[in-house]
Amino acid sequence: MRILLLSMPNSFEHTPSLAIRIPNGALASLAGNLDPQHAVAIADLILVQNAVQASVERLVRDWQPDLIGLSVMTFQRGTARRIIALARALRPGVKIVVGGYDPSLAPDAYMHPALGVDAIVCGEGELTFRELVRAFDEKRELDGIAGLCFRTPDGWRRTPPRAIARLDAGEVAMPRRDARLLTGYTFLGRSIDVVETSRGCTFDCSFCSIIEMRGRNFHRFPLERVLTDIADARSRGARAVFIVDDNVTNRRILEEWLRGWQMEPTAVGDAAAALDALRRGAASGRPYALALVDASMPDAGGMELVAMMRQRKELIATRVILLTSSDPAPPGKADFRRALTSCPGLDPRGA
Ligand code: B12
Ligand code: SF4
Repeated sequence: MRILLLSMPNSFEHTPSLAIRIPNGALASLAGNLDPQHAVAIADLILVQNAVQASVERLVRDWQPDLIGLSVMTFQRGTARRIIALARALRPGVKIVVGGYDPSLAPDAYMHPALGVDAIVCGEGELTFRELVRAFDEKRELDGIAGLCFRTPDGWRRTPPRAIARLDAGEVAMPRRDARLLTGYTFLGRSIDVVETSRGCTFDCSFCSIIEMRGRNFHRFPLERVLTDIADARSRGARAVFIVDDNVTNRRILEEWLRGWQMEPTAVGDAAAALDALRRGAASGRPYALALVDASMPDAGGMELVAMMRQRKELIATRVILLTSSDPAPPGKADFRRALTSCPGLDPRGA
């Protein structure tokens, strides 16, 4: 099959396309996970924001796709609808598949018969899309493909959700950046690309779509793969990399700062593990002088952890600094160092 993958041209006012034109990571990943006999092309319409209609017309005319896939965020829904209508008018027999955050979280918005969508991929897309393309190609039924909504003459059907991909087991193959037809990705004038290090998050911020999209979990890509991916991005001209990592970055940054200040940090992922580490420290005669507590941890909140600590005699002396990355003005390195210096017994040298 000939496949054309499109991302939407809209940008928000604080990510103006003049300053930020980052490639859509999903499309290269989907392309890299298709069976090799399919011809796939990617067009990020953010690169042709001032000539969307003419560009879609040209892409459809030149590429002659059998299937067009659109990646859509919630605020791009209206544009997606207009592009679907245009694609249908240009090539009436083409299959239209939508995926990404908006179709996954609000599939009903894509089910009106007049819209002409054939299938909606919900959640992580690589494996579902690969199976869908196979089934279209071999004219097979779609019922057995998990993670899908699809149109039938009798209405829409939904299959069971697909399990989250096992990134460490290599279930998701490398992205295919070579499938991109358009060029000019830049961030403040520097050539940029996207590299994924992990997927998912164990927190639950109310404004964020990650948990709704894939549940509360966290999976890492193998380090070797990340390094190969960065090298691939670099070999194609990227001089800046946008790292997609929803979770552990804050913890790693803190660990790095603290080690740089000759401290001995122990990092844990949730309140239960923290309490355990604190108690073991106290029991071994080396109590922790300071606990840096994230205000919104996956199991209990930071305040709950502090309350639990305060109920234990052996942990009373441990100082606590509560941190949050959702604060409108999070503490910078200097504020953080000041807070540390105010803790008796601590000596943040070299900061
Ligand atoms: C990188 C990124 C950016 C970059 C680049 C975005 C781009 N080029 O598209 C920048 C910094 C520019 C950005 C900006 C914004 N972003 Co942003 N961004 C991300 C981020 C961190 C990673 C996206 C990514 O590459 N993921 C890796 C790929 C492989 O995964 P994926 O996108 O989920 O795609 C998978 C599935 O969704 C599906 N899929 C996706 N598309 C398609 C298409 C088809 C056909 C199929 C079959 C499947 C499919 O399959 C993919 C593979 O599994 C996500 C959070 C996240 N972790 O995903 C937020 C995220 C996508 N961004 C979000 C938002 C809100 C924005 C902004 C609107 C923020 C703002 N207020 O300005 C702007 C708007 C962007 C714009 N065009 O102006 C939200 C979207 C929420 C929603 N409901 O739509 C997210 C989910 C953040 C969040 N935590 O809520 N963003
Ligand atoms: S920590 Fe980040 S990725 Fe995780 S739920 Fe909050 S905003 Fe979303």
